[in-house]
Amino acid sequence: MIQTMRWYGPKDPVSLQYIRQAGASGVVHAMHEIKNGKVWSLDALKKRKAEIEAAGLTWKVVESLPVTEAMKTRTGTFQEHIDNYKISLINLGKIGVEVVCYNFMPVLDWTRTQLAYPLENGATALRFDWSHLAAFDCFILKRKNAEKDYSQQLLAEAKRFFEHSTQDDKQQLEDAIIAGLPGSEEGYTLAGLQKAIDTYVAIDEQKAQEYLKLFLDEILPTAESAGVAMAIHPDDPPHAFFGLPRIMSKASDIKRLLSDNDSVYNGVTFCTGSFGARADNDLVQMVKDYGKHIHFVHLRSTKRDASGSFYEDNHLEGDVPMPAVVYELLEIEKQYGRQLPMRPDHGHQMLDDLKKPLAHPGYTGIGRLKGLAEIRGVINGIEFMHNR
Ligand code: DNO
Ligand code: MN
Repeated sequence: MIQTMRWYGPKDPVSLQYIRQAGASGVVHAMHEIKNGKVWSLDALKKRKAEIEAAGLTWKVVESLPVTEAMKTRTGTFQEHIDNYKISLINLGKIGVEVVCYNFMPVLDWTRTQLAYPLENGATALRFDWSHLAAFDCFILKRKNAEKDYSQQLLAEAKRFFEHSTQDDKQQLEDAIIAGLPGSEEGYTLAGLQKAIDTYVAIDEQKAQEYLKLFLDEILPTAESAGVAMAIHPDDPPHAFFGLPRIMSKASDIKRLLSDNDSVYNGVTFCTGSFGARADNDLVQMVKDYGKHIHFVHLRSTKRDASGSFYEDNHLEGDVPMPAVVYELLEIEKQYGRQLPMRPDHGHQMLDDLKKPLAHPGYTGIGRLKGLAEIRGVINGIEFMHNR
């Protein structure tokens, strides 16, 4: 596997040099400074690539080339955004990028209810709790008819949580939920979030699936000629909420994606933390079934409780059977004679990073370094056993 780390650009406190020190050979990166929906010019891309290569790293994967809300809802300036997307794909092909990761999650990208969940060892992790989400939805956002989306038990828990929350707790919850925007639009206020949710009133799951297919119908021929594979990131978490359609949460969603648009350039970012947050996703079987269409891998583990709430565990602990998944990915590499780019997806805030502001939740230097090192150990162990 090609071992990479995500780099947020020149302002990222985890510099290219740090990423090299962590042992990665490449970065995955996006032009975060360019507004969503605009073209990534060849000039800007060449400069960025030179900067990455000067640090001794490669850039083969883009995460993400954002699909704008207009594109997801097929409203407003969506056609212009699609045309720009194609130009960006062509430019990315020219600088040697091979994979574009994107998502089709409505309104919010990843969603958590806590950005600094304290672990017993003093490190912190990202966490998603259904009762906190329900509390936000029903009592902070006050979305119309939100209550009917939750069980009585969950509502009671949400109420209890809310009543025991200080103003600070409530603000932290709001900040955590609204933080999930890096690949999405620019930022939300509560009113803005409600307005964005409202744009989906007429878009149910089926419509959203149709829109994803229409997007790929338009994009894939360009992606193919540019030599850039499209890799959709699963819903994170892999469940619907806020009354929004979520269409990339489980194995059958991958199946539908691939049958709707038949091309090897149509594929997935296999995010074990996202898919793995559902007990009914058999990760090993998914790699076996769809390996040919896995173009990029996020390795991370989650620990679920009975309600489906979860926190991000150590990379080799929690519910994701990491060695088994890595083993199967290595089999896929052998079978298709290729190397899969992977990255440790998130890490804990730990050691000296606890003293620093959390610039990008989940993307601390030390936590990811630990995750990468552990996973590298797994890869080396499996390869050793193979070659023995
Ligand atoms: C979270 C990430 C996602 C991912 C996008 C891809 O940490 O895995 O934000 O980058 O969903 O479009
Ligand atoms: Mn991921």
